[in-house]
Amino acid sequence: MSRMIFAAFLVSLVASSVGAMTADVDTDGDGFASMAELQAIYPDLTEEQFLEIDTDGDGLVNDEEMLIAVEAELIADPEGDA
Ligand SMILES: [Ca+2]
Ligand SMILES: [Ca+2]
Repeated sequence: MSRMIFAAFLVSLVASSVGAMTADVDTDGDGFASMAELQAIYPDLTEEQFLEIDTDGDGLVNDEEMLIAVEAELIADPEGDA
């Protein structure tokens, strides 16, 4: 029983940390990071880099794309390590 609770806790922990990826960037709260929202955090971000991050090409960066971009070190973790 406690093992089940721990597993559920781990799942929610992972889900919330993934969900937080665009949360710091997503100022209009639509759940996606737009080019303008990303540039507010990363002023040096070029359109080319944005297109690299936006792997499905819908013009918006979702949590998964954001996570992949951070892990691939295309962009820094928006939460920072400082
Ligand atoms: Ca947004
Ligand atoms: Ca996308």
